[in-house]
Parts: sequence; C-alpha cells; structure tokens
Amino acid sequence: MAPPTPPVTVEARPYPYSFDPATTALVIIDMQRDFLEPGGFGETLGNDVSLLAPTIPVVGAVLAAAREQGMTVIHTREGHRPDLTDLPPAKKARGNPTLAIGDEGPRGRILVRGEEGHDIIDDLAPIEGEAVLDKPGKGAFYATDLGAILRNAGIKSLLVCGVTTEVCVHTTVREANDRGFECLVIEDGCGSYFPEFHAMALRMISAQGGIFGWTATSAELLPGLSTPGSVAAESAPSTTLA
Ligand code: TIU
Repeated sequence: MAPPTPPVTVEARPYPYSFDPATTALVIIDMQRDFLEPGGFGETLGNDVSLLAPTIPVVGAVLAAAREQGMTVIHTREGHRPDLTDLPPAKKARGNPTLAIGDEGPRGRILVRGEEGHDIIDDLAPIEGEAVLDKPGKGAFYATDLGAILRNAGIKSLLVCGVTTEVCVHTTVREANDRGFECLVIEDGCGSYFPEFHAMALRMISAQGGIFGWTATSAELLPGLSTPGSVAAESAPSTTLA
C-alpha cells in the first residue's frame, strides 16, 4: 500500500491553504474554443477573447503538475444539446449577441455539444481518465453529476481555474462551497473579458475571512504541488483546515 500523502500548504489569501492531493481535484472551467478563440460565443457577445489568452499556459502548468501527482482532474464545458431542449429561452435571447446559442458560426453551432467551438482548446485537451463534464449552466454542479463524481472519488478540496472568473468560475466555487468543498481559486489561471471584474471577483472569494474560498497564484501553488509535504514558509497551521 502506498504511504499516505502528507498535506500541502501554500501561501494563499486570506491565509494559507492546506490540502491533500489524494483528496483534491483540479477543476478546469470551460477552457473552450467558444470562449477563448475568435468566432465563438464569447466574441459574439462583444468580448475581446485575447484577454483570456494569458490563462492558457498557467492552466497548462497546473494541469501538468496535477497529472504528475495523479490527482483527479475534471474539465467542464458549457453547452447545450443539439436540439436545444435544455436551453432556457431567456439564455438564448440574452446579451443581444450577433450569433445566438445554436446558430451556425465559423467554428460550428455556437455553444452546442459536439461542435468544434464547444470543445476544449488543443493546448489543454483532456487525456484518458480525466472527466469531461458537460453543463448547461454557469455552475458546474447545476444539472450535472459533478457532486456524485467528487463524492465517489473521496474528494474534499478543489483547485479551480478557467474562464470566466466572475461568471462560471464564481458560480461553480459558490456551489462547491455550499456543498462543503474547500476551494482554492488559482488567480492567474482564471481570466475575464473585464479585468476589473476579475480582480474584484478574486477579492470577493477571499474577503470576510475566506467567505467562500481561498485564492493563490500559480507561483504560490506550483512549488507545493511538485513537492508534496512542503509547507509554505509563513504558513499558520492553526488557521488552516484539514
Ligand atoms: N460570458 C462569460 O463571461 N462567461 C460565460 O458565459 N460562461 C463562462 O464563464 N464559462
């Protein structure tokens, strides 16, 4: 039997975050062509998708470290059934997009499962053994089996990254927190079309003593992930949660 993995403690806001890689999942939110590349849903809503590009190498580095540790990895994709029966009419109408969800765009039908634009970008393609979770909403727990997948794998903590910070990342972290998961949001592994929303969304998570989670940069997280058992220099174990 493998020896138990010691906890990792990383510098984080509002205070150091401790987790055991064996009971922690990396959850990568919606790193899809539809949000990150031209011609997709994000652009049809009037956004500059290049603002999200800096997240790609960061998520790639965290993903590589998580794979190295043998951690549970979950990739989510926002999108709808081809017949759009799971698409609320209000969601289709909202945003006054140049192309609505389900319309034919340059990368296939916008935000529809099975289309090129709906899939995860090549740089972060899932590998065998990693769950790809299709979700119709902004939160990854709504109308999905994510809760069951995490419970069945004995997961207690989540490392969360992806796009966009104040929409799908926030909604998912709020849902996870209410379900008892301890969430660390990777600051530079998240991105928004609105840099000011990104900054405030991160502050909202760690404010009020970590009202629904912690945040840390990839530079703070990655050394701990590559050497499990390491403890950040200024950690305060009495304030961390198991
Ligand atoms: N538009 C926007 O900022 N986000 C979304 O619609 N979905 C996600 O955040 N994935």
